[in-house]
Amino acid sequence: MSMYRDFPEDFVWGSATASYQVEGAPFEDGKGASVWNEFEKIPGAMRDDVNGDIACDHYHRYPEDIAHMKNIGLNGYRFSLAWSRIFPDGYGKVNQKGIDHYKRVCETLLKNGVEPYVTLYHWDLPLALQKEFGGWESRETVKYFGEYASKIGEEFKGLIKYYCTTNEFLAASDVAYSMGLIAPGLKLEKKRVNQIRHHLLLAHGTAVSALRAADPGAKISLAENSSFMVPLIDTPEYVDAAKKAFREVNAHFLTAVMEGKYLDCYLEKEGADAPVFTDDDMKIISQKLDWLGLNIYFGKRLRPAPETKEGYHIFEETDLKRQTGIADFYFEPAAMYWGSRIAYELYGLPIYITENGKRSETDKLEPDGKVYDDERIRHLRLQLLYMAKAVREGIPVKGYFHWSLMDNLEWHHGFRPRFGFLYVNYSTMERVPKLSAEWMKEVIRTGRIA
Ligand code: IFM
Repeated sequence: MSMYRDFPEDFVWGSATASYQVEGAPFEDGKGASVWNEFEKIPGAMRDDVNGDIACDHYHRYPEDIAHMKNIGLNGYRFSLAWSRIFPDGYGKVNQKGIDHYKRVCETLLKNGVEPYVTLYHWDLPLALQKEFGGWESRETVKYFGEYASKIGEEFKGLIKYYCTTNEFLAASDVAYSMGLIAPGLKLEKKRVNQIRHHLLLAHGTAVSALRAADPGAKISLAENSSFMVPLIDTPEYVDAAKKAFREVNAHFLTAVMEGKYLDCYLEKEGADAPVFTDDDMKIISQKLDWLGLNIYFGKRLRPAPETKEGYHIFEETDLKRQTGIADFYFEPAAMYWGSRIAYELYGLPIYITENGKRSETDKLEPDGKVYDDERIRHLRLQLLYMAKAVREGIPVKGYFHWSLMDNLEWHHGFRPRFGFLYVNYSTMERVPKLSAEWMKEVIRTGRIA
C-alpha cells in the first residue's frame, strides 16, 4: 500500500464543544447564572422545553470524555469556559472552584496528549451582566470581558496555549439580540444590534490585549463562521470576485478584525444605523492574531458579474437535498478549500478549522449496540478531501476540530439534532462511539482519507 499521506504527522486533529452545550452543573461549585438559565425557562424558547441542567454531564464526566478522545487519536480539544464559573457575577468576586475545575480539565487533557484550545466566550454571558448593563449593549461588559481574559491568562499560563476569544459573532449579536432565538432572546432594533456587533468586536480586541499582557506566550485567535465564497471556476477573475465578496459580505465582523476598518459598503448600507466607533476602537479590534479559526459548514457559490455594482453574483441555494439540516447551512465541501485559501491569501495567518460537522436527527442506537452514521462519514470524507487539497497546495491549514466530540444541547433546537462522534444516551449518559469515530480514528492513524 502506498505510504502517501494526505495530512502531515503534526496535523492537529481535534473535536469541539461549548460549556453550556455539554457541561450541565449550572450552579455547582459556586457557578453564577448565565443568560441561558433564564432563557430556558421561557415556555417554547427551547424545542421540547429542555434545559441545560444536565446536558451531557461533561462537568463530571470529562475524564471519561477525554479517554474517548485519546482512543480516537484526537490530539486537540476545543472547549469553552463558562465565564460565570470564574466570575459568578461577570466581574468582581472570583470563584476559585471554577478555576480549579478547568485546571483539572486542562491537566487531564495534557496528560492524555490532548492540547487544549480554549474559547473564552461561546454565548453564555453571565446573567448579572445582562441585568445590570444590558449585556453586550454596554461597554461595561466589554471591559469586564477584558478582566476575565486577563484572569484566565494569568491563571492558566503553562496549561492553555491556544485561545479563541469568541465564537461566531453573528449568533452572539444578531441571533441573540435581534432574532431573539438564543439567550437573552431579545428583538432589538437594528441600530442597537449594530452597536452590539461592534462591542463584541471590541471585546475580542480587549481580550487579545489582556491575554497578551498576562501570558506573552499565548497563541490567540477567534473562531468565526464567516460567509465563505466558492468561485465556480479557478481563474483570476473568479477568485478576485470571490475575495471581494468575502471581504464585503463579512465587513461587519472578520474584515473589521483583520483590516481595522469598516468598509464603506457596510457603513453606507447601514446608514443611520451604523455603529458608533472611534479610531482607537478599531486599533483595539484589529490587533495582529497568531492564527485564524474558521468554522466552516457552508459556502456560497459565486461568479464575477461586471454588470453589477458589486462586481460579483452569489447564487441562491435552491436544492434542499443539499442542506446540512441547519437552516442556511448548505453543504458545500469545496468551502473547506476555498474558505481556507481565500482567508489565507487575504490575511496570511495559519488556519485552523475550528468547527465543521454534520447534524443528524436520525442517528440511533441499533440492537447490536452500534450507531451507523454513514451520512456523517459521507459528509466528512468530502469535506476532508477538500481540506487535504488545501494542505497539498501549501495553504497552511494546521488543524481540524470536528463539531462535535459528542451529541449535545444544540441551543434552542434542543437535544434532537446530533453532531457527535460519540452518541450520547441521554437517559443513561452512556457515550457510544459512532461509526464516524472509527472512521476518524483510521484517518488520524494513517494521515489519509479513506
Ligand atoms: O452547536 C453549534 C456551535 O455552538 C456553534 N457552531 C455551530 C454548531 C452547530 O450548529
